[in-house]
Amino acid sequence: MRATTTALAALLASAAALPATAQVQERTITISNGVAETHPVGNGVQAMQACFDERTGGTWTLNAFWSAALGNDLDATQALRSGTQEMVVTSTSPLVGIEPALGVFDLPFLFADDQEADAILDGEFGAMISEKMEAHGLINLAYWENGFRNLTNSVRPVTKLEDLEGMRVRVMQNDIFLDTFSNLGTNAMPMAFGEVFTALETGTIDAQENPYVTIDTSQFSEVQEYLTETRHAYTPFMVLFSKAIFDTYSPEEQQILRDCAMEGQAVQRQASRELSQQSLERVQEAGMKFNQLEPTEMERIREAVATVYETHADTIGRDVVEAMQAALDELRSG
Ligand code: TF8
Repeated sequence: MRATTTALAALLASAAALPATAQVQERTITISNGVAETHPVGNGVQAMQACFDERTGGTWTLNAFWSAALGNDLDATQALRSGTQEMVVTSTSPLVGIEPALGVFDLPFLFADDQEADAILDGEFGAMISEKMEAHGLINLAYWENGFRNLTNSVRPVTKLEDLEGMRVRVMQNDIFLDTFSNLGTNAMPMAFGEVFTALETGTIDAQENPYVTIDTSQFSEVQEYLTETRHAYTPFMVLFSKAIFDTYSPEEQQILRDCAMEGQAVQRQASRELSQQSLERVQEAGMKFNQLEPTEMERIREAVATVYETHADTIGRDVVEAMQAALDELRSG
């Protein structure tokens, strides 16, 4: 009896000292993203690698690809579904064709601030959306931050709603964004992110909208003159893993993936929030002219896009829109 206990203790001790056991194998995990490595997603990926190092005794390697080198958000996500790529950090917006409920995050002026976004995404509502992804062959390990989106253009400073008239604005491949920007009087053109810089440079489009960190790290200041703070949408990132591959991992390995994506989340969100202000300063140093809108103009913009909620409720799912609104009401009353 005693001998058995000792043998067991020895076995457990050696298992703890050597993380690469039968439960944790050596792994190379491909992860792709559409932005540059200098974007806060880079900080998140580094943090995730550090977590893997610690938890697997250095036997897991993240093989990261940047600037859409493995295709845009949607292509990479399809590669996950077919089991040919492990991971992607993607915006939810181009994935509404896969899961229409994701459209709820595209509704204009949904979240008021970072705290609301975090509470909804990391709470019950976010978990409900993550669950829906599994039917599509995708495991959402965590929500990271893309951020509040702002408008850049090369035509004129935008100080009132009318300034947007006829502007050719690139939007994500997403009908809610398309309608939002059509309602604002612009000529909205859906396009994958990887094509935006060139389209701005050649003048195929006049404008685009993204968070400050993306405007900065994608060098849009070289091809855009005006920047207007609109904060018209907060579109999250999902850290997706191929379900086909996930299912071949041991329970221990699956837990490492989930835990490390969450460790990455803390670092990524913090970097995003710290760099946001720096990015705004940097693009102004690079020559962009920045302005904020008068509250009355902001109100006119909000009113112009308000109908989008009703127009898209059936496509998103009324239950989903209502669940979001209930969760927000609860947050705001507490
Ligand atoms: C967009 C998105 C993108 C991100 C990036 C490719 O405008 O905000 O910047 O999804 O990861 O398409």
